[in-house]
Amino acid sequence: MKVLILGGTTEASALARALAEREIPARFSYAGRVAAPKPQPLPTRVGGFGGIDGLAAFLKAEGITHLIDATHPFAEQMSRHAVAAAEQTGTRLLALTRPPWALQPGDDWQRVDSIEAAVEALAGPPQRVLLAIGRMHLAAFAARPEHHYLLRLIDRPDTPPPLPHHTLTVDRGPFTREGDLALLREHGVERLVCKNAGGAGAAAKLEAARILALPVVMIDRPALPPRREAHTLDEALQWLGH
Ligand code: 3Y8
Ligand code: NAP
Repeated sequence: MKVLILGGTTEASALARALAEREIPARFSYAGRVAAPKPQPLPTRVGGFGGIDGLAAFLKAEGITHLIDATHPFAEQMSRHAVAAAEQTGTRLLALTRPPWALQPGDDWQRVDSIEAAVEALAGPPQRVLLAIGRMHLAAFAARPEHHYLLRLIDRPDTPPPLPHHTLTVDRGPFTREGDLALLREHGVERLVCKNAGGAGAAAKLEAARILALPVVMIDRPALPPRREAHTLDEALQWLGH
């Protein structure tokens, strides 16, 4: 058995620890999105594979028998490539993912189905908005320059985002309720925009928004092709026969 974990989430890191402890032969893979990704207890590769064929070639060359897609629910292209490459090479595939967040009493969500729809949802008088969606999709919000955006990024960007009124906070999760409450209060945030990532690592801002009774524009996750899914580490270990 030789496992490849497509990582980048809290669950992927927990799985990597579990495989390393059990001395199951495994490799870990990052896309290379951030300057210094968290070190993993497994041999780690960083960077794209070069599309479906690149991933298929990697699976064959490395003799991978089990592919676990533990990427983020919004990493749609990687997940589609994993399904296609596993099919092409006859590699067993499991997606280790987390259920979407569900509305709780006291939540004030406006659900949208895309980043563009989230931009549309911000129509109206200027507000102070926390954009907790990372770096890759910030440019879309230049269509609504009237708001003051609080941006939470992992790395300080080389060039400032194309948003005339913004404050940058550089921080990497997992986040805490106290930390996010303080952040929202300190910056007088009136509204949040976030992705329905699920999991615990990014949920703190929702708890803080609930306490402060702030509205949230919640971006639903993209549809993914059918594949075998697990929501817990134990399910993944059972699937591996451990
Ligand atoms: C490079 C690798 C671990 C994994 C930790 C999780 C939790 C903290 C919360 C907010 C939301 C956001 C963002 C976020 C969280 C965890 C998890 C998660 C959201 C790292 C990491 C990599 C990335 C990539 C990065 C994206 C960005 C998204 C920031 C490591 C820290 C907003 C997603 O600057 C960039 O280019 C950032 C790009 C993709 C989304 C975007 O569009 O900008 N994640 N995040 C992975 C790679 O190279 O393969 O260093 O740990 C991982 C984590 N980020 O092991 O503990 O499990 O989700 N990541 C979102 O949820 O909306 C922050 O600010 O409240
Ligand atoms: P994406 O749009 O689905 O993937 C784009 C391309 O990036 C893929 O086709 C692949 O390139 C490469 N890639 C993505 N994940 C990879 C991985 N783990 N290992 C090797 N190559 C990878 O992906 P994304 O949304 O940019 O996410 C990139 C990474 O950040 C993933 O590890 C994901 O788990 C993590 N992350 C993403 C989000 C988010 O909001 N999207 C949030 C938290 C963490 P090739 O086609 O060249 O193989």
